Amino acid sequence: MASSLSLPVLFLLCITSHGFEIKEATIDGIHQAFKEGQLTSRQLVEYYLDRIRVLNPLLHAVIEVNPDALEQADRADSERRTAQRPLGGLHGIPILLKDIIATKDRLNTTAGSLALLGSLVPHDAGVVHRLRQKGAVILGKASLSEWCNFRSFTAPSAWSARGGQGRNPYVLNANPCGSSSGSAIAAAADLAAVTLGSETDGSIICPAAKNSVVGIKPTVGLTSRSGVIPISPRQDTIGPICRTVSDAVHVLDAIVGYDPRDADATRDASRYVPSGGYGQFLRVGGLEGKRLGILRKGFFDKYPEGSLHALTFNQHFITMREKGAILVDDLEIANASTILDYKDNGEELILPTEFKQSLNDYLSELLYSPVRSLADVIDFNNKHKTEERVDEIGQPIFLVAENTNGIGSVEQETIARMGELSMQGLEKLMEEEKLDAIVTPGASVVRVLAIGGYPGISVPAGYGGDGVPFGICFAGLKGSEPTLIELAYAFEQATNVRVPPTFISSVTTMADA
Ligand SMILES: *[C@@H]1O[C@H](CO)[C@@H](O)[C@H](O)[C@H]1NC(C)=O
Ligand SMILES: CC(=O)N[C@H]1CO[C@H](CO)[C@@H](O)[C@@H]1O
Repeated sequence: MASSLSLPVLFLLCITSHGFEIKEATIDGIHQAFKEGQLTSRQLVEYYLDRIRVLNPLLHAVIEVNPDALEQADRADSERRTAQRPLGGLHGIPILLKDIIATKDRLNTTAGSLALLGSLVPHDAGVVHRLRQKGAVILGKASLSEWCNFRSFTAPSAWSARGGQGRNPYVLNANPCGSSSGSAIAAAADLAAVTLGSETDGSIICPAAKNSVVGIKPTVGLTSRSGVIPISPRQDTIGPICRTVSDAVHVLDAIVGYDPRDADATRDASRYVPSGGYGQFLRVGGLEGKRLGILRKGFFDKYPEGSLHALTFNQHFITMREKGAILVDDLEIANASTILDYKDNGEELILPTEFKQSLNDYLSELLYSPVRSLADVIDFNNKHKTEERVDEIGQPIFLVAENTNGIGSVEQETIARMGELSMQGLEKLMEEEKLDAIVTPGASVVRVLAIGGYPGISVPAGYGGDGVPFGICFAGLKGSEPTLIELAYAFEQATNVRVPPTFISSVTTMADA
């Protein structure tokens, strides 16, 4: 594959003069290197900017880099030299944000669409406010499936008018999955220390699995959605996508909590935030004594017996047992076929209604914007048919959404039924079987989590015969992040599945030469 590419030959600094290897550095490793004077935040930012320059023309994981990132790094470096007090948990750590997460700086926030280019946001998103408080360096905006894949179901995954076609760094012509594609690709290809994505229905779990990285989809409301281009306030959640469970947990710790601009949801969920934070649950013995529900029908049984996927998952079940977990096998969620169907579960009816309302709210709060409503966005696309590929993929979901008239009695009944499906489904199963979590392959469980507002963590599980990564997902009831983190971390430490994309390392080795 490499021979068909013409990449700029460029020296990539991988090791600082003090001997710290920046490549694939973890937050803990970076903090240690900062402390020992082996690394500066500037060196880190320069390393990622270099990698983005070399690899992004191929991977299309990043839409914009922050023109102020180096200055922020310098400020972090000088604060560290003179600090009298402990610094924030992400101090000097470069983070890439999905392009729906607003930053009030020189970066644009556009959901990958040309329609929002040049719009001015009134505030940093709630999660960005927290990231800055914790000292993070905002490295830039990650690409995504445009409008979080909510414009047309035939739109190519990981494509946006602004970002181009995102690519899977393991197998370039394989689907990287979306909609937080750029965040997952960037984490996988070491284009940033850590990243943030978002999920309405699968958008963290799926790309994390396909790019062999860790994705945490938090309980809805655990992280603020203020200043984030929305689909559904009932389902949207912001979470980390990183190379390790530990990094993802450090980022989660930085972004959770109450936000007056997303008051109801974040107040309600803030009771789930454990005192002392989530880091305490990074326990190697985290599988010990846990009851795990294995969903077979419609989940693991999709992989034929003897297939590489099936063999790999079975090996993982053996490992989980060896590490002390109790596997309750062959479980089913009641009404699973209804819950897993976008139409039958009610999402097809509700999401367009919620999207129109919440997008119009978002657009109306912008200080300046070329578009002020969903209707304006539809017009914009019709006027920019070529760049927005309108003849090819259309904008049918936008058109359906524009025709909705708010939450009426039918919508209320549908939302109530989603609640019943969740109560009779995951809630009942967890209670009856006294489970700590359920375990599912890839992104197969995301609709269960979507309509219930439940959390899940995807951890790398293996690589198919074609080299495309796959993941395993630990999921549970609202607020169960502490348990899910224990499971995910113990599983990751026991299996150590993730390897960096080899193709990328060959490209950068070429570049090193
Ligand atoms: C934001 O978009 C404007 C075009 O409206 C562009 O000039 C500017 O460079 C973009 N910002 C960044 C940081 O790329
Ligand atoms: C909410 C819902 O549709 N629940 C159904 C789940 O399945 C049982 C048994 O098939 C039905 O009785 C419920 O109505």
